[in-house]
Amino acid sequence: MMGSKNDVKLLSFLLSPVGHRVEWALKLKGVEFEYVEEDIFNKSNLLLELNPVHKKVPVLVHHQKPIAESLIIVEYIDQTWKQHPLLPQHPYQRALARFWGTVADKLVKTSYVAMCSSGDEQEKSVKEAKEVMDKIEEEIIKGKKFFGGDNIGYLDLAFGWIPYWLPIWEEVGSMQIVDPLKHCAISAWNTNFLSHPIIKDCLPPRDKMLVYSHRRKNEFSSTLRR
Ligand SMILES: N[C@@H](CCC(=O)N[C@@H](CS)C(=O)NCC(=O)O)C(=O)O
Ligand SMILES: *[C@@H]1O[C@H](CO)[C@@H](O)[C@H](O)[C@H]1NC(C)=O
Repeated sequence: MMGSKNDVKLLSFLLSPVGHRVEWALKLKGVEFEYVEEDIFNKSNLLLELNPVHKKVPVLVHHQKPIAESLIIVEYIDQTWKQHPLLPQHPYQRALARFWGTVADKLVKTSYVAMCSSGDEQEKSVKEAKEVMDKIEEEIIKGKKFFGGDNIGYLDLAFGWIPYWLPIWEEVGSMQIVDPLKHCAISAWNTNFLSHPIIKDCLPPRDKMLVYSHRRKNEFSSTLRR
């Protein structure tokens, strides 16, 4: 047995919103793990070996076997450690949660592109992201404390970048995607999510996120100018 008692290792990046999905899941379950910080600008051979297809974090290694893609990892964690269930039990509810999980993954990309871009491209991404936010507000969070109901679940982790990362992206991109007046249920959930004891103790420092987001935006616009 190497590392922690459960032989669980997580390769991630401090500022990654999708990496945090996995960290939150492990912490909610109370699973001990070894955390390995990856330099995404100078990837380790270990990462390239463990995730040769995408070469991205997060990667979970359980008993020497790697798993990539944050939401797939969260699902694996949920099936491996039964305490604090994250996905619903009923097949239809599970399918719905997975469906909205794919929406969360698409929306995180659209919002990130909106921060990085400007002009027409930014306008298009902001519009697209807002429309999806309207659907989330109306269809899945209204009247609930968490996406999972009374307890934090899979979709709370999937959308977990909205309360903390998105406001920074909105600031750096000088744009607005969540409108507190229109997206009341999402805004209330933002507060519920960030007040949860496990979540609030597992967030990256805001100052580092600001610096990093500005850097990504600058790199993005210089790529476009080339
Ligand atoms: N869909 C993937 C996204 C993973 C991802 O984009 N990871 C970023 C960090 S936030 C990364 O490793 N970037 C390095 C790169 O793109 O080269 C997941 O949910 O795990
Ligand atoms: C990249 O990482 C390797 C080790 O994985 C290290 O030896 C090297 O100095 C790093 N390069 C930079 C530019 O940080």
